[in-house]
Amino acid sequence: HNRKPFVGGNFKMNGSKTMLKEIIDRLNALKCDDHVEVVIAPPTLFLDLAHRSVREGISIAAQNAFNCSKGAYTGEVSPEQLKDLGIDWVILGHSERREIFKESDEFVASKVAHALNVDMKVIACIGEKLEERESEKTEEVVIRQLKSISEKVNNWRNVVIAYEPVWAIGTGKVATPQQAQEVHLIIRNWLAKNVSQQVAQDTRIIYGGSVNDKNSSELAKQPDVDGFLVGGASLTEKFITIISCFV
Ligand code: G2H
Repeated sequence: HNRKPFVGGNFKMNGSKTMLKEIIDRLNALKCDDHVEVVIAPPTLFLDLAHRSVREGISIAAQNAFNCSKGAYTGEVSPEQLKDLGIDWVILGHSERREIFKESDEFVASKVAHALNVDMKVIACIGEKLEERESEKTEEVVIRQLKSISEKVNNWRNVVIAYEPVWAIGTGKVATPQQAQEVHLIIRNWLAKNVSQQVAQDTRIIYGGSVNDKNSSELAKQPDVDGFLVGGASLTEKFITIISCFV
């Protein structure tokens, strides 16, 4: 396969202008573009500053976007507005959006549809909760979320799938490389069977959930782990070590 590794930094609701500058200075100094695609997702209010501060080769993602272009939706931001700012990517369906903000599979899918329709690229997140894993529903849940998203995808080149087991997010409890590989393969096989062999081979499936500088290199060695969506560690210099797994 010729999937280019992909590492995303999801800052969540963290950081300040000063912190953003420190993170971007480190990334701007890193030579990695031939080996890995790097995308950072700062909070909405820093998107423009981030976009203007990164060197060519590093992209910016929003952490969320709404499912229509404009209107009376207080507090929301549209994919069209992000595009207007020059933002290329958006994270959709993150488990924190699904859980805290009660985003359903259908709502996530409608946001994926809208973002792709205006030519944004999407990091689509899926993943099971602890009780779902413990009751052996991992595959069922992950495939349900994937299917709902995939029905809206017109161009798979613009999609990266992030597998983020909810029990591993921000908990310090990382999935073992084997656990990650197992689910990534399930996802890829589903794509092969239900979309196409080509899409299965070309689509990046990245892992997220307590990735750090200690566990990243073993995870990166798994054949179906094409990169990471990094939360907490993306705010620190550890992010550089994680990216360097692919360099
Ligand atoms: C999972 C991940 C980034 P963290 O949400 O999306 O966060 O690495 O802090 O677990």
